[in-house]
Amino acid sequence: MDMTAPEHLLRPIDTDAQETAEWIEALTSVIATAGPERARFLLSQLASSARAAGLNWRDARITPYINTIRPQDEPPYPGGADTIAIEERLAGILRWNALAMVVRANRAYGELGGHIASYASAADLFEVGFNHFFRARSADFAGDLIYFQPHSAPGIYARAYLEGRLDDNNLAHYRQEIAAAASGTQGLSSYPHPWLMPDFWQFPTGSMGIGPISSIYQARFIRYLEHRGLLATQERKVWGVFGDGEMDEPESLAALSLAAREKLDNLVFVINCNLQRLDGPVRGNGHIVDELETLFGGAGWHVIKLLWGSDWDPLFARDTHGELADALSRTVDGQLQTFAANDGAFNREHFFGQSPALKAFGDLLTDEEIDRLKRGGHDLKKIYAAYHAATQQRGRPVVILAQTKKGFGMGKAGQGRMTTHQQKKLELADLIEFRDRFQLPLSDTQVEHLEFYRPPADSPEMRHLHERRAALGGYMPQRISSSKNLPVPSIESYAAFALEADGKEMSSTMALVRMMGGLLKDAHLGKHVVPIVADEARTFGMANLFRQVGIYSAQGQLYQPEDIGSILYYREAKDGQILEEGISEAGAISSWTAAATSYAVHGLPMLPFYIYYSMFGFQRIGDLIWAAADQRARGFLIGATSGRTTLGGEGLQHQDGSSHVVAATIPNCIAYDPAYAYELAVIVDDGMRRMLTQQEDVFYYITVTNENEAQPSMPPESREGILRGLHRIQACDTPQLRLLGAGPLLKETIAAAALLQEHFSIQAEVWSVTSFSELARDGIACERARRLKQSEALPWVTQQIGESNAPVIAVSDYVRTVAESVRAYVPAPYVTLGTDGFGRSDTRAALRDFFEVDARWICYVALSELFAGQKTDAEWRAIADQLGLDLDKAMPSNA
Ligand SMILES: Cc1ncc(C[n+]2csc(CCOP(=O)(O)OP(=O)(O)O)c2C)c(N)n1
Repeated sequence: MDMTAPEHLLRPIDTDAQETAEWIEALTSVIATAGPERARFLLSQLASSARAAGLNWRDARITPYINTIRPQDEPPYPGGADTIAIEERLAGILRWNALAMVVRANRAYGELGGHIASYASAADLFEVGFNHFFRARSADFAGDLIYFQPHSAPGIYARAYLEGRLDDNNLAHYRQEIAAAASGTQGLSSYPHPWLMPDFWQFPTGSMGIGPISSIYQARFIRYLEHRGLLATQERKVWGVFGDGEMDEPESLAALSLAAREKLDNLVFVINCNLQRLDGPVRGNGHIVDELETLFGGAGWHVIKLLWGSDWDPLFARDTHGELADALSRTVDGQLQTFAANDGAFNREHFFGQSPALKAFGDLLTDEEIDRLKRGGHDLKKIYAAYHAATQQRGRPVVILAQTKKGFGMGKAGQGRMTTHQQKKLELADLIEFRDRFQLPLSDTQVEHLEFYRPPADSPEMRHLHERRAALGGYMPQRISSSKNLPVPSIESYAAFALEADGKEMSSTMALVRMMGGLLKDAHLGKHVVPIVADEARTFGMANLFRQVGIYSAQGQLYQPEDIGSILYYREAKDGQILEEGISEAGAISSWTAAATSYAVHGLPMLPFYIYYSMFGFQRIGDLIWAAADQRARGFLIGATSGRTTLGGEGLQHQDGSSHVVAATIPNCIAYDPAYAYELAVIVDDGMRRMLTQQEDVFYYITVTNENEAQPSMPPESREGILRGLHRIQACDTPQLRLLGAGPLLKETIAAAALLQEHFSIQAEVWSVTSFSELARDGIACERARRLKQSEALPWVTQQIGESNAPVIAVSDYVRTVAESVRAYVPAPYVTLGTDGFGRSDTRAALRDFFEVDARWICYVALSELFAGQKTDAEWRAIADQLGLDLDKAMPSNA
């Protein structure tokens, strides 16, 4: 085996060892006599002298591959060695139950999947947290918040089992939620899903990267609530336990600088550096720990490397020439993994055998002792020291880079193996080896049957487990959904202008912002409203809110804004209400989720409105919205500058024709595409009532546009139709056609009806579709209920337009799929028009012609449906000419 280190890992050559020693001696003596503060000062001075001399020197940002905390700085372990022994036994039992859960499920149904190796490596990191640091929500403390690494879920269930919160039956239904429900018990979801286990999990983390970014914005949101005087912080911590592979996700790293900039010392990341991800090593040819140290340190986090266990301490103590530390620094991750997968004899030969100096270290240990040399993340004392230091840190977030072995204790079957991530079946011999490794009191038969093990209630382990959780406020994780109601103001108090618009011109965005301004002023609800933007407030006409409620900034405003003289000046304030997230949709949605779940996470309902370019919502950060839905978020997502032909000029990457397709796929997302300000008002009113009063776990997606238009007043009796998705706005005596227009294209259908009447003497009704997705959901539900003989109710759309057989033409500013979704429930010939294809930069009129959705095209399509087969080609061409349409143009979706 070639153990030669890559060139870049080698230290620069020391050309004058004596001079080096003198400098180091001088520094050591300063530390000893004048203290660390003085030593730091001198180092800073040296660095600036080096800069002044043009040395171009900077700190390498990578410290040696050893623990950050020196043994002499470690605090004593609470309860000492006896407690450590108990907790190690507990960790062994938890590992077993977690393993048994996965293997049992897969013995029964090979397709169920699950993970053993991740929790096996993370168990000790979790246990020190559970036994000493993670504080639950209690009567007088709001609780720490823990973001759990998703594929360690079996271990968290295993703990809840020992705590008596889950029973054998629950564990036997790991990944079998449907079967469990059928047999009257609660199944265990694959990963943390509050939707599926609403009393247990708080945060969905199953999609890599969501946990890290969400936890950062959660820590920030806690500060926001505190600075606005809504919630006392109580030194609460947000802990995130994540995998080193997960750090590859852009979202994992996206908000590191925000965390440091905002001095989030309420945030601790524990990164389980088992050096492996799914397929293989994270950085086989390098060090993921070093890479993360550079990234986090560079962003301003305090980095704690927790690499080696206590049994390495005597070796490092003898390492006066740094040979051991050097060798470890040179050993790349792929090689460290190979060492993890092999026994003491192998490690003696291939690691300690590299040089006579290293061999001398190896000679101090037996093969068995080498085999058992721990990595830092498996040593409770070292973990405790790191967590303790993390909780003491002030002014900066902390990351603990904990080195572990993937599949720790899985022996030849899994520890450090390339394939260990996927391992979910183990042979009996491997199971017995596992039992022996963790000294579990299980017979061979119990092992063979994969029996779950819970020690007797009066055993030291169980007593300790319960005592520690009692001392820390109770069991975790636990989700408590507060049913605190927020009073919803009357619609007239903030939206009278929309209900009685009387032809006044405004865009729906302007209307929304005006309603928000009104809600913000409400004496009771106002302070719970959280306006969120990602650097687009001015685009949406929200600049007046800068002055009205201020922009949140933890530091207040340390400068005099350039526009201080204007009424709407850019006002930042410590108690500012607007979250202005800069150009980060991922950040803004994470803030939105924190606010939208505050009712459960903090017992404090908030009402967030996140307003953004609709194209940069579901398409850009759809997975974060999906996670918010899982988390039972309640709030408003406002897709502004929406509509593929309504956002003129911006072109292909900005013009949204699809967000309503995706919104419709999220079960608890209620999506609307309103045309009028009064429709918007009714939707916002109903949304607030459902979310804040009736405590429904739904959230709203509403598209608004920047097209000014005359706003009619609200017709009587239209509320139900607006909310159910369809209401008639122009009736006629004997309609020959029904035109359905959605959102910004409603005006085109009204104009089309006028054209039909004026030029072709055809009477057409016009309907406003506020939500195709709500109509479709209703249709699906009614159809199913009818088939299953549960109800005879007709879908709303059928009831409303089912009176005649006159053709129905539906138009939306989204792809046809949106209007197509209700076809099955329209009991008449049905034609859909939409904006399939890539957007273009041009005027609204040109775009609507291009996508064939303007009044003339609607008119032409309506006529062709009405008179199908009754006119010659020449007659159709004449009609097209009359309307000014080009029948030979290319299909927009191919153009
Ligand atoms: C967005 C996303 N992509 C891929 C996956 C599939 N996946 C689950 S775990 C995993 C590897 C995780 O490695 P790491 O974070 O190092 O955790 P470990 O199991 O090694 O502790 C992958 C790729 C996922 N869950 N989410």
